[in-house]
Amino acid sequence: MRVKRWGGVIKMSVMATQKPPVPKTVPKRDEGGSVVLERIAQRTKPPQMYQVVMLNDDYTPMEFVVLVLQEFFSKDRETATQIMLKIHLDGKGICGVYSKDVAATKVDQVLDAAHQSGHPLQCLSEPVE
Ligand code: TYC
Repeated sequence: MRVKRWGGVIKMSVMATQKPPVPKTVPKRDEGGSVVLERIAQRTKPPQMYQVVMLNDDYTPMEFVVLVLQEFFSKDRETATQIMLKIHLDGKGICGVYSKDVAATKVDQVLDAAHQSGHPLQCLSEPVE
């Protein structure tokens, strides 16, 4: 029996997750009078960003808030202490600005850590103006 060897080339294709945007055009006449499609420059808006805001309360220990800011918001100890004191004095403060999903994850992490430690610490995310 003859075994035929296949000498073809294996083509790998990678599936794109999004189609490339179709350029917007308007019909115009060129110098020769022919109708041509002129491309209109398109601008993509930057994504809406979200700030994580932490709220003051009378029970969560200052040290716990400082540790949370270091752990989940990558602040050094001095910056974390300043943010914590600002929240303590003003009632609230911004811990960081992130994409929507990342901000929501940070809020979950803080609320989980606070809940596990038995502290009433609250925080939320809101769109940046
Ligand atoms: N006010 C709290 C206290 O005096 C400290 C605190 C700071 C709590 C910031 C929450 O988001 C907070 N122990």
